[in-house]
Amino acid sequence: KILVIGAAGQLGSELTKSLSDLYGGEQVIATDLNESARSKFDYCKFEVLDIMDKEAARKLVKSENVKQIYHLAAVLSATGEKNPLFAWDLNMDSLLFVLEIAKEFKLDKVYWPSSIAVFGPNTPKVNTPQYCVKEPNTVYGISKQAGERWCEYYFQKFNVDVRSLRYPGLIGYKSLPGGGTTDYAVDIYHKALAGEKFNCFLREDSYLPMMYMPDAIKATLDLMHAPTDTVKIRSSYNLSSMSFAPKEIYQSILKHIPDFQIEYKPDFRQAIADSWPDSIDDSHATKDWGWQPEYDLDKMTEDILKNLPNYKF
Ligand code: VAH
Repeated sequence: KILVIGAAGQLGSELTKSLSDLYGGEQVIATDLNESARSKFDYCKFEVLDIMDKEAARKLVKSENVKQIYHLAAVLSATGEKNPLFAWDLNMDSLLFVLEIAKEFKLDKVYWPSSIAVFGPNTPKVNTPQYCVKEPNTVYGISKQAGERWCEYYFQKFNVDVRSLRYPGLIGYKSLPGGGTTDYAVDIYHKALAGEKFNCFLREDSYLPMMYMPDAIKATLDLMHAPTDTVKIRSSYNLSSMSFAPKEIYQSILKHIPDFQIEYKPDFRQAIADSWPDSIDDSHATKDWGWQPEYDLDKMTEDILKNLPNYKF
């Protein structure tokens, strides 16, 4: 069985569906903190699980004969800055626990997402390489950097087959914007379709690496299905598909909604965005397991504006 921790999140809600489509709903156990998430998972099993409740998680792994864990629960960058110690505790303690469980129960595979947030202000900003200076200055980024070190440690020391991707900002229409610095690029579509002016919390020229959710799902499954010996990087792979600034996503929407208005009001999240790269070199992912993105900005905008109006949250 496959256990998905944090299944009701932005990535989790789409990845859980893809895993169920691939392996059958009866093979997938979606878990989340809130009972209210149950209604989202009528296609697989659902259990309420607070990943900080280690005994409950152990019991679930044992009773359901779990063989793979996708650990997607985390506090994102903007929310993390409001609650640093809680964010560190949740992000780190839960990962260490999942790695220990994987070692103890000899799980087949573990997936854990990292992020471009591991890069900091003195990281090369253009075509950021796989190996470079990483001095993240957000709690979220610090926890992702430390988490990558632990993943590589458990692979090398205990042969835990844990795999990871440094996601860019992920954009999907199936979840509302969360506590992410890149979530302006989710919210902008909702506002455009609602005929409302969009207040963008980043500067118009704030370039960030971004990815449409279908590409993120494809990369995750490509990595998880790759033969073990082709997965050469056991910290976390750089991953990219496109980079854009708010003014470009605005222009992309204008092609479909010509009277859409925007104004730029940078807030505390601008400093977070400024500490991250503009673009990412993901040549190792391409070389090791054949990564190729499918969506560019205009193709994403068309798909979102077509699907969002009839998506039931
Ligand atoms: C965030 N969406 O903004 C996440 C992601 C690279 C950004 O890690 O925190």
